[in-house]
Amino acid sequence: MSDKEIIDLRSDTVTLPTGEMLEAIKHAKLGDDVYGEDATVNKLQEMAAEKMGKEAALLVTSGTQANLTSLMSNCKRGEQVFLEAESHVYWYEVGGVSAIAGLLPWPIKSESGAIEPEQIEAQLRPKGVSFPDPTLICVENTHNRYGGKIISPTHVKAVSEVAKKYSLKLYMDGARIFNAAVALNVDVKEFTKHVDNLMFCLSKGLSCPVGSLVVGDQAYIERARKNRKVLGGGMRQAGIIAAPGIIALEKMIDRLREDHANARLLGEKIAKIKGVKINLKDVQTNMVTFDLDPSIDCELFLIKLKQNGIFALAQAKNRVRMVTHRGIERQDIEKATGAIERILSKN
Ligand code: TLP
Repeated sequence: MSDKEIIDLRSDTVTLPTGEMLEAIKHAKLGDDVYGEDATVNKLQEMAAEKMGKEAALLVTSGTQANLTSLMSNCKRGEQVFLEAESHVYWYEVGGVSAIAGLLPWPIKSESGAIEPEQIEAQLRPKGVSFPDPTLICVENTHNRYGGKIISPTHVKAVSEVAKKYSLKLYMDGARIFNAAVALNVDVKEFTKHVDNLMFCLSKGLSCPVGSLVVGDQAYIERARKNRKVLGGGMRQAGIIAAPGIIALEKMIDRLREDHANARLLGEKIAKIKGVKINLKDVQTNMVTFDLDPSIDCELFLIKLKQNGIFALAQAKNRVRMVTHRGIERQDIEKATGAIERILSKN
């Protein structure tokens, strides 16, 4: 099967750079970024800070490095961090929060990916010699394991009020925050104005090959720069990464609407297939997750899908995740749902 025939719905991380991005890489003005001398990196960082309504930004290699750098820059070792129990930091980042940042993650289970402010208040303990100091609350937006769910600006604001009340900082893993903003048709600052700092990814729906940005106030970004260095993330002519990032911020954000429309179409078509359970209310951005009937072997289902040229991921024992992105068109959705229907009808 040729690459062209494969419909890869595993993640929006599989997107390849556009021709314009590759051209921009070729012509990027470069310098040594560890000395702060890469003009292209500096430009991207200024643009990112401006877009997010914060003072400064820092280009890092990946979303995972962005989260780890951010945790280290917000907290001191031994402190306590509140996060949602299925958050990416807690679930998928190899325990870096404790293994490297030296923090005590305090996971809180939620109904929809959004921890309720009262839940945090209920978990806060009085200051005491036996307790670590709580420092930080993390929110994830959109929430990966909750199928790309949006944590609304109103909710983020409510969490920020608890954070302020108890002198905690609020951080957002905004890997896909532009998906949330585009889906609600609001400026991304509607989310970011409530958090102290955040990260977002270039290498997901925005189609860049590499890179994420850590964003916050000046002093915070200076700490983040040192923490990035200690993690081995001090890059040199990183303008080759920043150049496509500039195009992403200028041209790729509104395009996410297409991915959302395709995800909706995918969800609606899947909802009509026997053997599948899906809640269409949960399809809010570019992810579609659905549960297979317990009689269906999920692993085998994914293998059969793959034989039909459709790649998807298992997110839990019987839960499948599909993500739309640049390169996935309406006809791919038709093909994918056709294959799902054929496979399940033979089950
Ligand atoms: N998520 C990946 C996988 O790790 C699951 C994906 O395909 O969705 N925060 C969030 C909310 C993420 O979804 C991801 C990536 C990251 C951080 C980490 O980004 P990378 O993969 O660049 O380290």
